[in-house]
Amino acid sequence: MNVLNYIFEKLKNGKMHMTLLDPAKQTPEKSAEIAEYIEKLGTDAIMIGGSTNITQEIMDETIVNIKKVTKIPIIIFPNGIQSISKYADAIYFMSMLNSSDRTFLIESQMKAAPLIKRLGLEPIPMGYVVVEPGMTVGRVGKAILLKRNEITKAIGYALAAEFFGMKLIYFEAGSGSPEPVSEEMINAVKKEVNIPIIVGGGITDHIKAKRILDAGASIIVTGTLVERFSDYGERLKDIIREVRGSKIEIGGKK
Ligand code: 1GP
Repeated sequence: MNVLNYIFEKLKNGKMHMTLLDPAKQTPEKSAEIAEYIEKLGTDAIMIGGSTNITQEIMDETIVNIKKVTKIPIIIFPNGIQSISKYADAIYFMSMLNSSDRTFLIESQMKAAPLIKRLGLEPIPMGYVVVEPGMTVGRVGKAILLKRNEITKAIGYALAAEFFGMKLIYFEAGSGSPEPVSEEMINAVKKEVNIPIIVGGGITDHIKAKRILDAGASIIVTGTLVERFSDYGERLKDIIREVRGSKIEIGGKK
C-alpha cells in the first residue's frame, strides 16, 4: 500500500483522524488490543512512536502484533533511528523545523535515510513544528518553542515546509498538552499554505476536535486520550464523528 496516496485519497473526500500509540507505554499485546478497537471506531491510521524509552525491538514487536489484527496503515512517528521498524507501512520522514539541535533537523535523518531505503519503507516527507507548551517532545527535541500567538512564524515554517517539497505540515502542542494549538494559528496557516495541516497534542474531546477541524486542520491526531480516560471509546467515537462531518479540498479554503 502507498500510504501517502491513501492519505491524499481520503483527504479528497473529507478529513482524517489518526491515533498515536506509544509502544513504551504498554505491552505489544495491549497495543494490539487497543489498535483493533480503535480501528472499529473508525480511526484512519495508526502512528507508532514516543519521545522516550523507544527501542527497535519494542517497535518491531508492537507493529507485528498490531498488524495481526488491523488493516489500516501503520506509520512510524520517529524520535530517532531506534524507531525504525521494517514491519511498518510507512515512516514520517520529518524534520523538527524549530529545533535548536541539528540532530532533529537533519542529522538523524541523514543516518536513517539509507536504512529506510534498504528496508523499502515508504518515507512521507513532513515538516514538524512544536508549539508551546511543547511538553516532552519540546524538551527532548530542544525546540525553540513557537508561542501560541506567533502566527507569522507559524506561516513561515509551514510555507518553508511546502517549498522544501514536504507533503504535510504538523503543528504539535506536545502530547498531554492542556490545550491544543490555537485555532487562530491553524486558520492563518491554512489560508497561506497548500499542503495539508496535521494538528496534535491536547485534543481530548469532540469540542476541541471540532474547533481544530473548523480552523483548517486536515488531520487530527490523538494519543494519550487512550491512556488517560476510561471512557476513551466514547470520546473517540465523538471525535471521529466530528472528523466525518467535515469536508475539505486539499489546498482549498474551507
Ligand atoms: C503527540 O500530537 C500527538 O504527538 C498526540 O497528543 O497525546 O495529547 O493526544 P496527545
